[in-house]
Amino acid sequence: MLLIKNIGLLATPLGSTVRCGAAQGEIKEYRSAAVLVDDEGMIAGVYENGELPEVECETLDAGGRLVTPGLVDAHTHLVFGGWRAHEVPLKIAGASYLDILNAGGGILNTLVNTRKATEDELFERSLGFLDEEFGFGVTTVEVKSGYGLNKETELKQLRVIRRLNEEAKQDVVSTFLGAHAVPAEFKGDPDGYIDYLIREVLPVVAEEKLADFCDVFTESSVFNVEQSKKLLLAAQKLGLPSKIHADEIDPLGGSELAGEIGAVSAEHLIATKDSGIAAMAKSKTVACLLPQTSLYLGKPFARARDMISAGVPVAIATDFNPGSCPSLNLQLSMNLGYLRYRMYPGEVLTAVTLNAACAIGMGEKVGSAEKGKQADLVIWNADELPMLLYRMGSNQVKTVIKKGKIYETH
Ligand code: IZC
Ligand code: ZN
Repeated sequence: MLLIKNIGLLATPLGSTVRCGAAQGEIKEYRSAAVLVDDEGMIAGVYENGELPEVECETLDAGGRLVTPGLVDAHTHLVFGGWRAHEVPLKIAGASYLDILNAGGGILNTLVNTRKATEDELFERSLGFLDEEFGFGVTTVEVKSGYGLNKETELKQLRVIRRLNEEAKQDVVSTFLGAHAVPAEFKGDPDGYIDYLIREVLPVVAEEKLADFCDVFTESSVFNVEQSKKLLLAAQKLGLPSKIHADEIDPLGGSELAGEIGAVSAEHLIATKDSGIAAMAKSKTVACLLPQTSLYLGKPFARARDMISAGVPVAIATDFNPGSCPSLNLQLSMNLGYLRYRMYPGEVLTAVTLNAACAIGMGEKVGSAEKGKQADLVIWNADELPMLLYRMGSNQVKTVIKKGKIYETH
């Protein structure tokens, strides 16, 4: 048993399902709180107003600080070879993200380096990224494949992700993103590539239980709505729920498709139209917003306020990848959610805890500080939520606790 005591403020959303509309911002605040953790690393009780359980056990003094659930990063492309630092001067000179991809760079550049790397090299490097992210208070992470774009390398990436789940400090959820771009082998034939994925790759991914979700990049000069739908429905038949990279650059209809096929989440949503917001509200698809990518690409910020008003559950993630967001700092996404999405502190907290957990099928286990959930908690060098969101650029983590295990970080 472990008793975390002297918590000035424990702030958490409640429940195991998405919170949307006004409920997104309604969080529970326990003052002068304590959390009791059992020997399995699960929360056994939450106490407030100075009350303490009568147990003899190890204690951790939170020093009157703010405590929240561990952060959940619901969108990363964390397993890749190489970097893409050379793209930034091209962008400064005026090239767009899609210009670079269409010229054979971007994702296709990362593909070359990911195919080249061995499974062990990818694993070691990714484990390092997860360690760095843990230091920012992130205790659960979703990781996508999508830099192999052939059977061999997609499966290699997915095996690395499964190994990360076993060996990293975090819980790691796996998403198959074989439809991330059209590889040179299928240049000009996206339909042929989608058929190849459905025929040759998806059945193995499902059979070997290498992924929890199937995702697709629905975008101009990548995959259209029809191709995306075909792949996602084939994956659903094999038991893989859907995610969609939708409306990142052009509003092709990805968010509308997310609503139509009941996708668990739709990602980016920078250019989403009213029809996409309405469709997602109806299906309760989580809008997984990636504000650091807007910053990095010089694009507008997603319409988070309109989404919340319409009843769409909103999550916020990093999008860590070598092209459009080389950042593992989810706290910076929280700052941008506050300042640029104009989300209130409670809404932001829900977006990086419970709603993010629900976006990756982890809402029953993590995402809130409640009896029966995993004891995944962060003690912050802040005393109130608005302070946490107001400070920017510094890592405000004091201590990270994962399944009841204490990791002193700062
Ligand atoms: O490597 O460019 N948007 N996929 C879709 C990405 C960004 C990651 C990348
Ligand atoms: Zn992405």
